[in-house]
Amino acid sequence: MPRAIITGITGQDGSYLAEFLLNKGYEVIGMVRRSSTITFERVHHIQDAITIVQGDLHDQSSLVDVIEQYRPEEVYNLAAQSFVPTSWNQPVLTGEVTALGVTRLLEAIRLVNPETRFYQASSSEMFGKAVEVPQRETTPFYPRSPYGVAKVYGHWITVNYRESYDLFAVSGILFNHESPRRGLEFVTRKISHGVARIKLGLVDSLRLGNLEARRDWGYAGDYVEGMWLMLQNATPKDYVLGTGETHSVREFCEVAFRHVGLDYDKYVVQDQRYYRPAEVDLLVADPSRAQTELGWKPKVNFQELVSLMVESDLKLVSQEVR
Ligand code: NAP
Ligand code: G4F
Repeated sequence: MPRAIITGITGQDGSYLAEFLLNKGYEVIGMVRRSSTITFERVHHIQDAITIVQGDLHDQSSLVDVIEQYRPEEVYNLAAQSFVPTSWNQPVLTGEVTALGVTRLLEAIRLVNPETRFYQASSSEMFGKAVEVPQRETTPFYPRSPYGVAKVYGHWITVNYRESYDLFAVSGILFNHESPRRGLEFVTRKISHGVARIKLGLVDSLRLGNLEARRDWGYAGDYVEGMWLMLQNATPKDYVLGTGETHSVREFCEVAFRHVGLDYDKYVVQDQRYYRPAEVDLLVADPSRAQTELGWKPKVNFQELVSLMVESDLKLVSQEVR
């Protein structure tokens, strides 16, 4: 039975990846940081099938211990301070976790077992003020937030450890992927949850920032398969994963409100508080390398994604008010 460690297992992607690997017959070890409250909501349903171990990307020795104790074949580094606006308020913490945390984990692997295959969760935020459209593996980076800058560091240190120490270390440059398990502060979930609350009569408006920003939005469940495929490759190589389609935040609102028979224009209020000091205006992937070489293709399209998120939040919010 192959063994995998997932950092960030309590996050959106960690939970889908854990399910995916369990279905493939893996033993799954989830690394979690200590907190005063339990944050296992997203993995509650599989908690008996996985092993939870404590570790923190701030703490080198905890990472060495985890790798030493479990000696996994594969490590998926999904842990990060992943919310872009927070990275302006907490730039140093973001750098410590999202950038240097990657080096700490790579060091643990290099020192304990360099045969371990390593996946780094890189991001389309690295393209930032994009210098070409669509963005592919060779597109130069131009990050626009401390988060984007930290991810560029994480990306290059992964490439560097591959080239310096011959590690099987790869970076997946993933475009935005969403689901009913997305954190409530990210725009898609904020919209689907807001639509549900408006439809059920709990509130009468939804306050958002820039409606013109465009993203390449896919379904998180599809993307974790791509992570796994990258670690099964014959040679270590980085890949872009995305749908190849781009939509604005405004379009997301239109489709989400229309799904429940409402006109978004009557409810969405633009609020300066949600604008960013520097915006990423347009992201759209060219996922052709992943399609050709890994056989990876997203299955859920934009309309289906919006519908499944709104339906899920309608159910959730109705249960909460009952
Ligand atoms: P998420 O829901 O925010 O999950 C982040 C995870 O990191 C959580 O499990 C969190 O634990 C953990 N974490 C944070 N700080 C930590 C630390 N110091 N030590 C150990 N664990 C820590 O993020 P996601 O959407 O699943 O994304 C997964 C990864 O992919 C992230 O690296 C993100 O930056 C990257 N990414 C995401 C997307 C996307 O569209 N979702 C696109 C490209 C790249 P707690 O539960 O304790 O907070
Ligand atoms: O949903 P978002 O916060 O995601 P963002 O910034 O694109 O980052 C996400 O995707 C990245 C991949 O490209 C990941 F690496 C990262 O970890 C994270 O998962 O914002 C999307 C867009 C932005 O342009 C933002 O300005 O939506 C715009 N937006 C408009 N109103 C809003 C809001 N974003 C948020 N969070 N809240 C708003 O009210």
